[in-house]
Amino acid sequence: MRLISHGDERGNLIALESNKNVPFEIKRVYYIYSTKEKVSRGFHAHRDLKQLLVAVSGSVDIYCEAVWGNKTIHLSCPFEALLLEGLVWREMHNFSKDAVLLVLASDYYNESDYIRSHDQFLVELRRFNDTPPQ
Ligand code: T46
Repeated sequence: MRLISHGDERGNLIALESNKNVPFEIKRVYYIYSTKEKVSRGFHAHRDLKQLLVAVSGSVDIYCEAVWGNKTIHLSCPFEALLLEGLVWREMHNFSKDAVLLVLASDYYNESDYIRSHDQFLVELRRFNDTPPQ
């Protein structure tokens, strides 16, 4: 989804607000940076967590797998966000050297919300229905 940027002669500013342009209450913010060359991250799904991902610097490919199939989204602009909700297997690949991936999350960190086995993900996916990421 495209975020509205407030730009003027000084540059740009994007505001992210709970239940406004972010479709959930934001309880946690984290960012991934200085990812080493050729390193991929993720390889899990979440049971309940909703997240909004923005490459505020650089670029990264997000591979998503869900009931609707699979898709790779290239994030490379601070005004493009990827909403991940529902049961979505995600992998992050091809981080650029300068990539900073900002993530807004709907809940606190909770390891029991993670599905880290792809086989278990496929089992849970069979019981699940969802829409593609925007
Ligand atoms: C996701 C993708 C996009 C914390 O202590 N608190 C946190 O909020 C998070 C996210 C992680 N951690 C600890 C847990 C691990 O010891 O930080 C370490 C790295 O976490 P993880 O290996 O899960 O990181 P990624 O990059 O594989 O996945 C992360 C998120 O965990 C995940 O929710 O969707 O980014």
